[in-house]
Amino acid sequence: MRCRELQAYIFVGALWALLQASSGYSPPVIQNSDGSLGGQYLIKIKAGYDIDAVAKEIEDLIVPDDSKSKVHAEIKHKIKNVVPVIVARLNFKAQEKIQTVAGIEYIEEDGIVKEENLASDKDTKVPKDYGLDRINQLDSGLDGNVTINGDGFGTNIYLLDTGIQDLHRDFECRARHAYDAFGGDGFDTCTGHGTAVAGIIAGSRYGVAKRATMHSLKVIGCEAETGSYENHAVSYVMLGLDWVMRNKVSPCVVVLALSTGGSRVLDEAVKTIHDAGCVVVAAAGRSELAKTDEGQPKFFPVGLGYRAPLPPTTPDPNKVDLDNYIHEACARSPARSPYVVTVAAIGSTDTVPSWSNTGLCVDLFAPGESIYTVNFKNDDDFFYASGTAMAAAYVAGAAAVHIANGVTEVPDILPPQVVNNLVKMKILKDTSTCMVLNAGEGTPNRLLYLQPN
Ligand SMILES: [Ca+2]
Repeated sequence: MRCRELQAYIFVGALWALLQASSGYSPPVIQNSDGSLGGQYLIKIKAGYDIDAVAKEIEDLIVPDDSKSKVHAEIKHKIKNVVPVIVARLNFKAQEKIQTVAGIEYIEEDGIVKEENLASDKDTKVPKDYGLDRINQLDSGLDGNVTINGDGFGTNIYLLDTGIQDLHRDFECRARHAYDAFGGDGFDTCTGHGTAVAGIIAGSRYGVAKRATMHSLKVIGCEAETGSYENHAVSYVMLGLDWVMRNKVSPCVVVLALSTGGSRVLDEAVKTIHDAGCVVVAAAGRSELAKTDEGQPKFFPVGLGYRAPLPPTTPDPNKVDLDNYIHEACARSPARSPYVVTVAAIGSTDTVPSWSNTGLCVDLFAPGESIYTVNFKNDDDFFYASGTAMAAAYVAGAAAVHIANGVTEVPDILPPQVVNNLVKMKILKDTSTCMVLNAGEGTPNRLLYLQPN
């Protein structure tokens, strides 16, 4: 009998332990296929919890006088408006311990963010303004007309990038430094990526929306200065998007000519911006993921994020056969979000370059290869740039043109996200179809079109 009682106790005890374990929520740790800033995390706070209280609980885990605990946690930022997120440095012990803190929905590695290309060769076969020439006609074959019916006047464009060389003459004082995530003066000092993108969106010479206002948010730093990607992180983009939520002036277009390897927190942030009434335009990204022999991507899903087992590599088109890479926009954030307009690139012959991502997550194509645009190095200099960033820039300019032309002038009764969907619908409805020669399986074959003057 005693033995039976003991067995019963053991059984009840085991059951209790099991119940305890199953009722405790353990927030998943989400990884990024582009790799991450080692030891830095974005901690998403559950709805209904106070971010300051959760941050305090995390800080309380550290016992200053107890070196044996070996728990190191340092809170870097509290992001409150776009998505409630704590940016923190955590060692492994701290990561284990915060599993017990209530109010954490998930923990995401602070992933690496990349500009979507820049360096480019000159295309001698076509005129410098071939991009504008192509988008104002439905058929292929350039006709020399580069006019656009509309100029984006009164529209606010928020560009989260490497900064803008605002003093360049081409911007006619319509580009302003709004925010610098690194605490600097917001200048584009390193690659000129942001300036090149801005020149296509709203430059007076080769730009689409020639009278729109641009607000520059510097969220990507200079890799060459640090020798690492530490200033290329999702957390800086999140800080920029948080600034947009607090300061945006409608009507607004938000441009993310950058991408990272699958970020749940970034996807949630662009949805918030979309729901608040800004049109969000994103680059489809370039191929980053190597294929297995079976043709499958060499990454596997973890939670809702992705993880690459190998260190991320950017294929050099001169050395690598790009057919061995996955060209999948759905593996990139924010490109994979349904709340953004995702843009892939074509070259001057309506052909998709080997580096451009395609796939179901692409909304449309726009010119993106060998685009002549503003050079940050000089006040009146231009140069060639390539990338899905450049393609996204044309579409961002188009969004501003449609807004200024009155697409969103509808009764006030409609909620902001519905009004801004009208812009996306207009962009997609007006495209020329079946013009892209190698759009790729499953990719909508739509090419940006704006009416000429
Ligand atoms: Ca034309």
